[in-house]
Amino acid sequence: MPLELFLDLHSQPCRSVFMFAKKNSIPFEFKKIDLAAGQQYGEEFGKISILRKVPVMRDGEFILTESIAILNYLAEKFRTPDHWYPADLQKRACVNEYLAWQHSAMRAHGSKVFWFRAMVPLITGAEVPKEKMDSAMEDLNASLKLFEEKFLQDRSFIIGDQISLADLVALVEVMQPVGTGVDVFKDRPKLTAWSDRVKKEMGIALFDEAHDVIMNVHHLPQTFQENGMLEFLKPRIQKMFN
Ligand SMILES: N[C@@H](CCC(=O)N[C@@H](CS)C(=O)NCC(=O)O)C(=O)O
Repeated sequence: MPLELFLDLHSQPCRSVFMFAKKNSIPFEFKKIDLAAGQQYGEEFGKISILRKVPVMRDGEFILTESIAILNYLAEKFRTPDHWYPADLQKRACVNEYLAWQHSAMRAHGSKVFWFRAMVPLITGAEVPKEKMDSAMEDLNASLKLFEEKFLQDRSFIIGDQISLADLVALVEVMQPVGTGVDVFKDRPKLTAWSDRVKKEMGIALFDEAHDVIMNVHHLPQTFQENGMLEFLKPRIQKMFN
């Protein structure tokens, strides 16, 4: 049985797993879980993961959640080129350092801006209050600044001259607010040049394939409406504001 990846490419961690597998010619079956249709809450998906989040990997009887764990598993199992997740102790530690930091910084802040700009108005019918939006943008800008100053510095990629899992995970998160029209690259030549390098390494066609849906989020309202997801998501939005 081929390895299965349960994915929705609206999701940043799904995009990193998808691109990593494709780039490294890892054979897999793409199992689409449509988040906007609420398929993560269905009975079938519940049997695979009670976390009810994507990505999920199934390799035979073995089920793994959490994108970082999945990326590490794929890198080890398929012995992908060393630069992705280097054997060198300190280089690997630097990849891990970024992967640990990003959850509560780049990912949290980019996702919040995405929700505030694309999802909240759709679900509540109202724009996010300006001070909340400004505060979310401030957090995102602070993360982008730290990314450039601490994690990138004057290197081509996070750990030096070659791309690693850290760069891939970073760029998919950076792209989430971009999908809502925020130009995070404006006045950030270092970030822009790094992003171009990562895209080139991944292959522009693969990068565009993975990002097609997030660059066209305007299709989401209809999917949410058709699947009765708008009412369902309202309490979640309330929580976000409390
Ligand atoms: N830490 C997890 C995050 C997974 C996650 O939050 N997935 C989101 C999409 S980006 C999801 O499935 N959300 C569905 C939901 O919360 O209903 C990872 O890196 O895999």
